Order: sequence, then structure tokens, then C-alpha cells
Amino acid sequence: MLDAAICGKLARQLDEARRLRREIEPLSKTFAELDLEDAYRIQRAGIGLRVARGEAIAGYKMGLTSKAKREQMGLAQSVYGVLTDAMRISDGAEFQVARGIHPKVEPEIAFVTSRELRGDIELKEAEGAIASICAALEIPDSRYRAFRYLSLADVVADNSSSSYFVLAKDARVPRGLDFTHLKMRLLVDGVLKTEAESSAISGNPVESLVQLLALLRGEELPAGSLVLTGAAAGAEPFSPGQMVELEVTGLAPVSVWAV
Ligand code: OOG
Ligand code: MG
Repeated sequence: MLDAAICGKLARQLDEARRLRREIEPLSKTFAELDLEDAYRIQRAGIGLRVARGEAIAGYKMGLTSKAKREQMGLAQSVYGVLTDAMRISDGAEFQVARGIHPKVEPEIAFVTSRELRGDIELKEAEGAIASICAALEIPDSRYRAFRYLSLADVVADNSSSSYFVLAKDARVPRGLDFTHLKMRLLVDGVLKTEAESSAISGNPVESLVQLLALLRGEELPAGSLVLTGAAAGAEPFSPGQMVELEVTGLAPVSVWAV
């Protein structure tokens, strides 16, 4: 286990890399003993820096919840990151690629919770605590060189590659929706790029919420929290000039322009 001073120092290094848009080497290259627990402490310290500058916590993102993403990144376990209000891009708005280092874009489903949740919960309980659902695009970015990291601990320390996200303007109540059979179509410049079913996300995106609660180990998830459930398909490169749209059956579409 790394001591608190080192975790704080690594959090500041990652924070600076993000703000100056300068890649750094994966932390585990220097600290081979870095474990997941250290990594979540570094992640929290990094969020603490952002909150101290005035950002508000909006919720969490789950990552590596689909086979496609696990294979793309070469890692086999779900992880979470913390989302703040400053990471939000409006539906249909422009995203300046230069705000990131090497951002990508990926198709997701997002929930907002209706009540406080905590600890181990069943799928049914999680489902009952979803106030609204909407289509979402995550724009992940990595502070590591060439978007390459060596371990789960590396990516977790880097807030699980959180960078920006876009939520569809219109969210809906989940009543009557079969969470496992939503068709998700990602279009780039009007051309279908990837297609997946929502069951690609943890077998059921609601399961991502169950996993998040387990990973939070008794820490409360406040009512009104946003939860991105993880990409259903691999991330796509996102370059200036591209328009990306996500269509999901039963939900309003969401889009973003890269400039
Ligand atoms: C890790 C974060 C994974 C997802 O949706 O699976 C993620 C990464 O892509 O570097 O956001
Ligand atoms: Mg994601």
C-alpha cells in the first residue's frame, strides 16, 4: 500500500497532465506495487482537487462492463470513475477535441437514481431505484501516453479515463422498458459505425448499478446520482469535423459534434 503523501502526489500529477493536456507514463511503471485500493485513493484525491476548484460531483461512470471494452483495453474487471458537472457537454453541442489529449467516443446508457442506495443490492432493488434513463455518449480520455496503460490500477487512478459525457436532452421513466433488449446504434457522420444490444452492458445495464454499489463498499450513492453504465461497444476515435449520434430503441437520441 502506498502512503497518503504519495497518493496525493500522484493525484496531482494526473490532474496536471489533464489540465495541461500532457501525457504521462502509466503510474505502475514507476510504482509496480500500486494496487486497486491505492488507485481508488488516488482517484478520490484527484476528485478532491476538482471539487476544491468548484466542481460538483454529478455521479459515477462504470467502465469495462462489456466484453467489447474489456477486449479493447485488455482488462477484465469492472471499474468506476467519478463524474462532475464540469464534464458535461450539452446534447447536440460542439466538443472541442483540443480540450482533451486523445479523446474517444463510446455508446452508453445512463440512469439517474430516485433514492439513496448503499451496499449490496439485488437487481430488482436497483431497477426500482431508477428515476430516469437516457441515451448517453461518453468521451473518455486517458492521461497516459497513447491512451495505453498497464493495469487496472493505472486506469482507476486516472479516474477510469473519465473526461466528458453527453446526455440526451430527453430522459424518460423506465416503466415498460426491457433494459436488456435496447438496440444501440452509433452513427458517425450519419453512417452506422457500431451496433450493439443493451445486454452487452453487464448482461443488463441495471447490473452495472449493482456492481457500482458493490465497488463503493457501503459508501452511499445519493438520490439523484447520475450513473453511466459503461460502453456497449468499443470506443471510436473522435476527430474534429465528426458528428456522432447514438440511437437507442425507446429513448431519445443523443449527439455531439467534434470541432
Ligand atoms: C476505461 C474506461 C472504460 C467503459 O465505458 O467501458 C469505460 C477506458 O476506456 O480507458 O469508460
Ligand atoms: Mg465509458
